[in-house]
Amino acid sequence: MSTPVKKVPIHLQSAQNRLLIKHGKVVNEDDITEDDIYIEDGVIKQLGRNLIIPGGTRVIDARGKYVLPGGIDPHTHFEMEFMGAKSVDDFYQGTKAAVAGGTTMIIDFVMPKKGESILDAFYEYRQKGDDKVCCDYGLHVALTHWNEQVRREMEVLCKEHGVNSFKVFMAYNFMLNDSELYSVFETCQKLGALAQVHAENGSIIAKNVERLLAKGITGPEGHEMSRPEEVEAEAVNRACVIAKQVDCPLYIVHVMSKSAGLALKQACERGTRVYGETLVAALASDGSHYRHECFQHSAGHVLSPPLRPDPTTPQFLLNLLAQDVLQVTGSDNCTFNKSQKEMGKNDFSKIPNGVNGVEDRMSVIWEKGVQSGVIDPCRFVAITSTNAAKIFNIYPRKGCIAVGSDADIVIWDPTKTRTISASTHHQAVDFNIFEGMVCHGVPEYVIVNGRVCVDDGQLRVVQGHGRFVETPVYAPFVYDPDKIGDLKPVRNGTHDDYLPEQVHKITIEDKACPTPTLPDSAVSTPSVRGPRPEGQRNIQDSTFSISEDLDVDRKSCIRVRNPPGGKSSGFW
Ligand code: URQ
Ligand code: ZN
Ligand code: ZN
Repeated sequence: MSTPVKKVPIHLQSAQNRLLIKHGKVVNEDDITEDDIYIEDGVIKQLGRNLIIPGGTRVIDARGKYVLPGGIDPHTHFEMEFMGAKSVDDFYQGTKAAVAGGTTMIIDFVMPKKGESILDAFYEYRQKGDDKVCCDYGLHVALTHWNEQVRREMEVLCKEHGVNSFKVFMAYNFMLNDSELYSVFETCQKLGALAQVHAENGSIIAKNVERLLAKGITGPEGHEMSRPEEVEAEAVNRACVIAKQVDCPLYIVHVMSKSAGLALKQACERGTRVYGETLVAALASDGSHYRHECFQHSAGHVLSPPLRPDPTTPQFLLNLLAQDVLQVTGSDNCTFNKSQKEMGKNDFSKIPNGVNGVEDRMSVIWEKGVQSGVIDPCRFVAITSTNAAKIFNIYPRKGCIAVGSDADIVIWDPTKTRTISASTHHQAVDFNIFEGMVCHGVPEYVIVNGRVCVDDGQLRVVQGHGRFVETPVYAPFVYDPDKIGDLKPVRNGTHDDYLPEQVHKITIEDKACPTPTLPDSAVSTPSVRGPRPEGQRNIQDSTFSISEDLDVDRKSCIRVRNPPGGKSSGFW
């Protein structure tokens, strides 16, 4: 079977091919500037002031708003068959919801059945995704078994199909053993791919499940009891030890507990090349929900690893994100309706695992992170977009606002609020774990490949508008940080100044190990990945004021407040 070829109908591209965004505060991971952005044919062509643009161009006034790179959600499971059910958000509904929330690219997981050809499974996912997606998408491939054929097909996927990351499981009935993990990591290293790990000790969980059910603990509270956080931390540590033997860079998906975060931090200190993702669910919810009397509510929160009973976990994980121990936030959107969750009514181990998040990730993280003063808008951009683009090697095509980058842009109003509810969300699922949460930060305009898909708050997606985005192997951020130097994407000028080869040359921070202190206060602790290149702002040096930032008069610099430990220079 050959790879499906994506055709983008001309009429979908021609209608709104010229756009000027004026007067906004353009936020990249390292800077906030007051530039206008000219977009043509889906690409950012000019960035700066007093741009000369063709007549007839549509102008969007972003005065008083932030202009952000579109969110990249690197962890979704749309229409996935899992635990005897199929997740209800498909590639249409899921990407539509993503766009509604300010996410302009998702990376989903091909989930082959145990024993199935991973190449065939990849083709099936391309077929499911290509005609439905409302925004761009990429694919990781999960390895649910291990043999020579899998090894050969991994190579084909990397060389011919734009896949650069493979997920392995240390839990579930398709978990791999240590020797198999070793072989997978070795293969990834040889191919220049990234190994992703679901870190939980599946053998311990199986025994705990048996013991709890025998004791009559059958409700959703048993889910967390069977998978306590040390069981997650042990697996994080083991995965890091194995990856280090073969010098394979590792990405731990869904870090859900303090212990797991610390295990990752310690592995990094020992010299393991490891990156960490946490979930919006972990930042805004906790394990107390498993004891809720309503089954739909408690089962609706079941995912693995589970939410933690320790109520300080969300703040701790947020601090790890602020300190760069963790780099990425995903949703792990994997939604099942009430009737599907009821498959585990009398046995928590049969509740299909997964929660929502693809639509609300950006707003919830803004509320918990930026609105609460723990991170600034630059770090918000890093953890919701840029770092994922770098790790999965699509930067600076994605993950930044620069000349030559795809026009995936969100105009974000931090003064507006919205209340999250299953009754108003755009997802197919009938439950929302963030129900009732009021979030500052509303995407007023969402531009996907140059097309305005949220227009003054109105959602106008087009099914099939998104494209499959290849993720090339040997991501410099992961594989070659030392040789990358200090080249930056083009942040100013016109498309004529733009050198295509610069797309592949990126700024890399020194990946030194974290400091050994525990993260109590993110804002007062310096970046754990070592010094920033000269001229780049350290976001932990100061807190900031949204109201001051959003002064409608254009300023050449942005005022910051004093940091917790003393006075800052005031401007940068
Ligand atoms: O483990 C995952 O990422 C998927 C397959 C299920 N969702 C979840 O419970 N995290
Ligand atoms: Zn997982
Ligand atoms: Zn997942």
